[in-house]
Amino acid sequence: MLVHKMQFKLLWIIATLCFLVVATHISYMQLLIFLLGGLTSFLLYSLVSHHLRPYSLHRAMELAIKNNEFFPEYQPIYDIYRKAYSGVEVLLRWQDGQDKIIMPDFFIEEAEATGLIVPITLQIAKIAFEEARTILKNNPDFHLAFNLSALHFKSLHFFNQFIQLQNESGITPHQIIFEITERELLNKNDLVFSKSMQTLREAGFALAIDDYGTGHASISYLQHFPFNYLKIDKLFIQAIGTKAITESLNDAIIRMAKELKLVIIAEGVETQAQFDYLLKHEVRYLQGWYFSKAVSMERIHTLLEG
Ligand code: G
Ligand code: G
Ligand code: MN
Repeated sequence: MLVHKMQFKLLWIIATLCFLVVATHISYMQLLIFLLGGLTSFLLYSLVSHHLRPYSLHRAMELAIKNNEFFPEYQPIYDIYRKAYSGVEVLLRWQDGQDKIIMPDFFIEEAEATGLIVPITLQIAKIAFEEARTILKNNPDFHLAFNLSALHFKSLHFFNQFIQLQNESGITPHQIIFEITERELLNKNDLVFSKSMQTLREAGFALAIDDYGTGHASISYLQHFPFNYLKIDKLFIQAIGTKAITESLNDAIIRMAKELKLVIIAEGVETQAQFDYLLKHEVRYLQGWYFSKAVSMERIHTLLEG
């Protein structure tokens, strides 16, 4: 149907051009020059607009770093064994101007493409360490989870600076989980990743494979890297009770994770039915709007007290 439409359009354009040549007495050569001119302007415009757009977002993010506009929000994680919150995931937000808050979907890709995600992560980690210091001091088992990309592992200074900030805050490595998304599979053959991950584990940090099920990590991949946790993507959790094919995959993912001795965190838990299913399948850690969306540290304090 679409092809038919396009063919029709093309025919119509050719017919119009022929009519133009006949009606206005311009030569085919003049027409060709005219068309080439048009094409060149179009290409130039595309090129310039393509390069300008990311540049301005890039520049805006550089300014935002300078003005300390990035800040963390925290989404609690519930432990079904202890029947209490066991930690929070640190989620990046951008306060642009007075009260407009920009969500990471809008800028994370560009932040990763330009490398700015590294200083941004350090900025929000510093704030998170300050804000969570009391909770972490009073609850040695409480954790903070940070999202990392492959880029953080390639940066020369990231982990040094991160660990320095963490030491200054008196927070122990055992209270920190690094989440690495499955979609950004780290190269198994790249020794830098394997070694860094091993070093982090030896230092006491925990590692989670994030958004599990949206990428294509094989079992051998999961065995190769020293992950402690597997976070099942919300796509699967939200299929619970829907009879969709994705629903049945939950059983398989849970069984596989347990087989590999990975502790499971389910994300995107929204309903009682999902909660009941995960309880029945002994998925220990749950995260989602059923408990709370991402909120300020002040709200986390209230949640912990309540
Ligand atoms: O809450 P939510 O809209 O925050 O997050 C949207 C996406 O952005 C998710 O895929 C999440 O993993 C990612 N994200 C949130 N915070 C961070 C961060 O600090 N660093 C990185 N690399 N990704 C993040
Ligand atoms: O990719 P990552 O898992 O790091 O990001 C978490 C993302 O999931 C954030 O965008 C966050 O706002 C979103 N999120 C967290 N809990 C829920 C939930 O219960 N339902 C839905 N739809 N999204 C959620
Ligand atoms: Mn995450």
